[in-house]
Parts: sequence; C-alpha cells; structure tokens
Amino acid sequence: MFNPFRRQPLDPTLQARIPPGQVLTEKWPVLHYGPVPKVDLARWTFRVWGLVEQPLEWTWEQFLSLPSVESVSDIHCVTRWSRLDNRWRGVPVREVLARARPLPQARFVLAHAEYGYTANLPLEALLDDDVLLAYEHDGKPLTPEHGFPLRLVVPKRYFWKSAKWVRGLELLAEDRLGFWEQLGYHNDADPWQEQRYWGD
Ligand SMILES: Nc1nc2c(c(=O)[nH]1)N[C@H]1C(S)=C(S)[C@@H](COP(=O)(O)O)O[C@H]1N2
Ligand SMILES: [Mo]
Repeated sequence: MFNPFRRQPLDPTLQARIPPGQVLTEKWPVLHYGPVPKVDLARWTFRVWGLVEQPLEWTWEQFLSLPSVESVSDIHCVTRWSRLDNRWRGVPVREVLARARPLPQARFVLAHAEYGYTANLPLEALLDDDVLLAYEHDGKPLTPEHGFPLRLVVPKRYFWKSAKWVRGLELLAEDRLGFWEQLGYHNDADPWQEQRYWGD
C-alpha cells in the first residue's frame, strides 16, 4: 500500500524541526473539507473589510501588482504530517493590511474562503514576515487542490489556519471561531505546544 511517510530515523537537525507527535513527509498531501472550487480569474476579487479605515477590493490583476516576497517555511498538519522547506511566493498579509489600515479596535481577523470556509487568527499573528497570501509553491502556481489562485500561509500554526481559495479578510474587535475551530479544534493551534483540540 502507498505510504507517504518516511520510516528511517531522521538526522537530528531535521528531527529538531518536527513538532511533537508529527511525522515527516516528502509528498504534499491534499486535505480539505468539500469540493475544489473552479475559479474564474476574470471574476475573482480579494476583499478586506470590517474594522478598517479603508475597505478594499482587488481584482486578480491588481492583486498581482502588490509587492510579493518569497518565504521558506514548514507545514504542520494536525493530522500529524509535516512538510519542511516549502518555498512560497505571495503578498505579505502585512502589506495588504497596511493599505486597508486596521482601526485601533481591530484585534482579530477572520479569513474567508470559497464555499464559506473560515479560519480565525489574532491580527498580530498575521503581521509576521512569514505570513503570506501565497500564489506560488516551490516555484509554480498553486494547483487547484492546493488553493489556486490564492491561499493564506501561516507557518507558526497548524495548517488548517492556512485557508485555501481565500477571498478576503474581515477585521474584528472580538474573536470569531472559524470552521475547524467551531468543530472543537484548538483556537491557538501552536504545533510546538501540540494545541490540537480545545482542552489540549
Ligand atoms: N478553504 C479551505 N482551506 C483549507 C481547508 C479546507 O477545508 N478548506 N483545510 C485546511 C487543512 S485542515 C489543511 S491541513 C490544509 C491542507 O492544505 P493542502 O491540501 O495544500 O496540503 O488546508 C487548510 N485550508
Ligand atoms: Mo489539516
């Protein structure tokens, strides 16, 4: 049977990068709830709204003109696989938020994706350099099943926070639970603290 996981002992420097309870994989599993959306780039938009001075909406072409960076980071899925050294290209969330200018009351963000998928994070967590609205992975455009055309990437949290097919960010004063968080997954989702389920 196909087994994506390595069984050999890892060299210690690699092992040190794998959080507790995780197993290294070199494949890239596909994981999501529901179907893969068919996206028409001519009609696609990305929005920032809620507690911002300037609500904004970009077309795909406009979004591509925002400053992009490359960032290499690790993926840790709560289903226990980790994939190291993913090379992402995209727009730092910081850049997008700087244009919309969050109001002082804004402390949380709900990411909205196709079909109503949501993921919630503290605003502060989205300001890190490694947090991107990514459109390329390892030098190629995202494939449909990995989030084409755009996904959120938040390397310091379990990967369910990294919404595929993301369409906007809503700025909030109070935290609002996302899709998996409502189903009992941990709100903070730090893989190094093994925050898998609420109560862990
Ligand atoms: N829109 C959307 N994004 C999503 C999900 C989903 O169900 N819908 N699942 C999350 C989960 S649980 C994981 S582990 C990662 C998987 O990303 P991948 O399929 O690119 O590995 O996507 C996350 N983003
Ligand atoms: Mo996941």
